[in-house]
Amino acid sequence: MPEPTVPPPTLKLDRLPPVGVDRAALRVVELPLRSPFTTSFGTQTLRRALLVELEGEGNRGIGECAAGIEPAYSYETLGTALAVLRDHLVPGVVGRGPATVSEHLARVAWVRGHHMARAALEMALLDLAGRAAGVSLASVLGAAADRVPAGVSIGIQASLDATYALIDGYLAQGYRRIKLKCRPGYDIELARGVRSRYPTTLVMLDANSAYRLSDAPTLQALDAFDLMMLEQPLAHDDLVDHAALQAQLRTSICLDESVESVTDARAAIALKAGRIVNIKAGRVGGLIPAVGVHDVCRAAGWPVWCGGMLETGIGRAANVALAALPNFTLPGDTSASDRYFDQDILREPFRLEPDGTLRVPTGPGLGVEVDPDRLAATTQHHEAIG
Ligand code: OSB
Ligand code: MG
Repeated sequence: MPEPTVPPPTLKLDRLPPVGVDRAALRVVELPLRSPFTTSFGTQTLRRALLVELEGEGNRGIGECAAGIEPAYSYETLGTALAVLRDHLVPGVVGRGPATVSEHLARVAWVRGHHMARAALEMALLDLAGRAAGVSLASVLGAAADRVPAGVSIGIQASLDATYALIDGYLAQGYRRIKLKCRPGYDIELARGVRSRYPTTLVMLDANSAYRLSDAPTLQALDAFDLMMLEQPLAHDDLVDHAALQAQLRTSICLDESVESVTDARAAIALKAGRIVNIKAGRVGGLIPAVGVHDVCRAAGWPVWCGGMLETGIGRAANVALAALPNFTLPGDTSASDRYFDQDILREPFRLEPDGTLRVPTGPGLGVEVDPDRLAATTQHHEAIG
């Protein structure tokens, strides 16, 4: 039997030169969301984001931490990430001499967990080194596309009519896929109503772990509605039950919270705990491990797509670069800036192109420029480190 062909790894870190980190700071910005975002675990009305700022050899790098305010989606919070970055991660790379991104990260590899904190530092290092070299993050990660198809994630609404009104608006703008947050009691009628009103739209549900395996009969009823997938129905740490559920469903399960590493992705594939992975760099500890998850899924024939954490334009730039990799074959939660905020913190917000895509930045590093006035106006906290 011929060996299955495994595509080559996509990452091209050797394009980045060694760079020293001379100074660092942590910043907290706060941007009101245009509308409240409700999931099975709560309602968010604003995006408070922790930013890591690095300076070295005349260049700057910036990274956004995915962590939220409360430990609901993940155990990490903005507060835990601030503490771990300030006390352990950032001091490991500042003033330690020129090093490649891999060498900088090796110096803090002893820190266990805290993936979102680590990923924020990694993003800032990749931005810094990319700017020093004049190469885009997308090219370093192994991007294969210059535009990525955009979907939109819609929170739980007070009524089906309110949901339809939002869907009508997003489809009119050109979004290519609709993701609806669901929870027990807000699921079957939602799927039935949306499917009958939008017979050909790509529609999926995201439960954020709100169900148990004993809910399988309810979830089987969703099979009638031709959903693209059902995201994270069961507990964040329960691949075994996801496998048991997938065996009883025609609808594909997509894992989000359950995949925190390449190891988790390999376990999910081995167990058949789903068929698709939502990749968020923050959740898996950075863009480099995210490419690793992409690569193992690609070898296994599992498509992936890029998730989101309501990021400002900074984190969005990294998401869009990642989403340009070849196995990101499904539209992601990579929506335009104006889906979240009246005003982003970039000079040029991310816009939805008429064909329902976002453009992948081509400039050095993240390829986006922060607007200094917006940064100052949204800053709640700023501290120098080291
Ligand atoms: O489960 O994908 C999720 C936002 C915050 C926390 C978890 C999730 C989400 C989203 C929003 O679905 C995706 C986006 O950034 O548009
Ligand atoms: Mg999700």
